[in-house]
Amino acid sequence: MYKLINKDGNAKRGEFKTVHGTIQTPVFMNVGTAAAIKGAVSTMDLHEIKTQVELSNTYHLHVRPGDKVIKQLGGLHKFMVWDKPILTDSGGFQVFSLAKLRKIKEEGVYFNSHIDGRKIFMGPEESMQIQSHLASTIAMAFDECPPHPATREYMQNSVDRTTRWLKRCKIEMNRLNSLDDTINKNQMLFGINQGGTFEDIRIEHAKKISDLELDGYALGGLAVGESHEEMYHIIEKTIPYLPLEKPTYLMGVGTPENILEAVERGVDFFDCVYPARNGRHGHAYTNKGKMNLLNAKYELDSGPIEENCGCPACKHYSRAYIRHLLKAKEMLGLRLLVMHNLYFYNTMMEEIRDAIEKNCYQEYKKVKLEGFKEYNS
Ligand code: PRF
Ligand code: ZN
Repeated sequence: MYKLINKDGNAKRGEFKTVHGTIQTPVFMNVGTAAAIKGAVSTMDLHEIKTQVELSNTYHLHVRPGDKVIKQLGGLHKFMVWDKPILTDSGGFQVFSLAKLRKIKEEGVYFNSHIDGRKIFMGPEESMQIQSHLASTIAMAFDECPPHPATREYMQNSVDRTTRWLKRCKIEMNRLNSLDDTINKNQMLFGINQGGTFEDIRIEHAKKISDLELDGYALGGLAVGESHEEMYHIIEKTIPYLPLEKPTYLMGVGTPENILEAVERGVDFFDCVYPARNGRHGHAYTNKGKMNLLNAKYELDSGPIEENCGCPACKHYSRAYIRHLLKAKEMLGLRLLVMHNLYFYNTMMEEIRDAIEKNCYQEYKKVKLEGFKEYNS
């Protein structure tokens, strides 16, 4: 159940109650695609870096180790030792971005596994069954994320099919939640809005899916190659047609700047691989912008990545030491950077929530963006 605590302009400060605890929004979900945060970050570490929600992928876990294996082991929470909320993406997006030789049909998608080339079929029912076996807190509907650019005709056909798939997802989820041996009988379902950069298709679709009374609504098919301005425009035009009393989720976004802009337009949930991926490449996010720890100027720098940062890396270690670890290809260097970056994102979300509550979001955003310019320009 979502409770709107405050609205500052269109920015929403909410609380989302789940069987695995309450999520304070806006929130950044920390990505652990194959039930692990990349960069050797454990679920024990997640508690230390203020993670509220972990995100895993239906497709990856279905291929390896197999959702039935995870079900036999008591579900994903027990498997990865994480008792807070987990959101699972439906597999739709991953099938489209990873799998080879896929064929989209009305019943679902036929494709070859990116691990061993094995033939797999996934449709709305299969995706819901896998997510039910995983027993995540929130399941995502099975959708098609159309490529950018796409023709208007392709987009309309794709969105219409995604709507039909969504209805099938809802029926299947209700059925699964009523079975005796289902681990999480309260599993929630989020619908996904599509339509690319076609404003009218987006709005029409948003209206249709709003009628289905789902637990939350995502904006999919963004950050797939369109400009930031186009993305902000679509968010701004679409969100007013989604229910205010439900959470909204912008899938796969994004940079700190993208998040600040999207929160202003009413987004509650985010997820992105950037903090972990950039950490693995030696980049650290700070309030002064992004820094590259491999840079020679940090060789003798005995200060932390960021002054006053409470993360495990900054509490104990210097820029010089972390730089050395990266240079020496020691795994600890990547691990510390990924933890710092996730802590940076999670802390920014905390500040965002605080600013919305105090009705000073505009001012907060302006100061934050100004700060990023020091290193980024
Ligand atoms: N659909 C799903 N997952 C996603 C996306 C989508 O469109 C995106 C698009 N940025 C990221 N992850 N199911
Ligand atoms: Zn830090």
